Amino acid sequence: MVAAAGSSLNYSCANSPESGNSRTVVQTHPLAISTWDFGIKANEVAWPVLSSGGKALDAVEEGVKVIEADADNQSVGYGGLPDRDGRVTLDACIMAPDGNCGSVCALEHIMHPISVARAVMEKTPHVILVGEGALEFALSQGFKKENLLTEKARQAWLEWKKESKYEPKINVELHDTIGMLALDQHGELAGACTTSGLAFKMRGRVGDSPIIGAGLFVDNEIGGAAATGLGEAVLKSLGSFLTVELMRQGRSPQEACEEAVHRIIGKQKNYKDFQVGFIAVNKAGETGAFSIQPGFNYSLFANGENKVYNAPSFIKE
Ligand code: SD4
Repeated sequence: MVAAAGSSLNYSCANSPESGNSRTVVQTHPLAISTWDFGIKANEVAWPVLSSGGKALDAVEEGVKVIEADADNQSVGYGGLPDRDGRVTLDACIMAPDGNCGSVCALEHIMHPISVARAVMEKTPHVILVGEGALEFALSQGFKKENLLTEKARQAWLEWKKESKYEPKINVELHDTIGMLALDQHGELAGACTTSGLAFKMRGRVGDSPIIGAGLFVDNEIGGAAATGLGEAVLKSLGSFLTVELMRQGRSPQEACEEAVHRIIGKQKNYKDFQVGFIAVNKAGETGAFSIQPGFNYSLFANGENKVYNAPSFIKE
């Protein structure tokens, strides 16, 4: 059942972002939920679109674009940390309420890969374009070629090159993708996910973020989910698709996120060495989030309030 706009439902839930063991689970629309605390900026931009009756698809695209253009964010878009050859290569995907989707992988020189992903969805018969082909397509659509490697990111790369040690760390700038889900006033769901991927990755490496079902999945009848963290771990479980399927089977978004994390833990013995977090929303506007390690947070704009919450985690502080 879809709750009326602006309504909320109080009940107990084991994983409280706010207050120990009881939590107010917002059941409302419109809403926007994004990974990490910097998602608050994306939500802020998405909210006027949503509250004025705009589309979830426009809201998520506009929202994540702010993060893509933020030079200070070293894990998404412009200013993102490069691969080990010093190239900034971007991954992004977007999914619409009608089930259509688009994606770009290892795209260079374009400030807004999410908009290129949307163009792939809307203007080609395909779902994914990669590398040179994605760049050629972007240029043909009027996107501008730009240098995305900031001096700060270049210095970080030069520093890394001294040892060239590939060592993903937990919850630091090596793992911060923006995944965003929105439920609009019409009750329609859409999602977007965009990242520069793992810092100093091998050239050609693609993570979970642009892969439909891994970094992002939306089924407008059920709900949506997005992932952040070590892409390889998410890819092995197709985590966002799994989360949505669990909601289809009756799990709440919170339960679904927890079970998706448990699936990774059960299958991947080295889970203590990496982070994965999921966010999810269902068609009724209930939300959930869960991660392996403590330290994952998310931003939720609902009922006119834009707030950051700490996600509960499998491993406690
Ligand atoms: C990837 N999932 O490319 C992305 C990285 C990330 O927070 O930062 N996630 O593996």
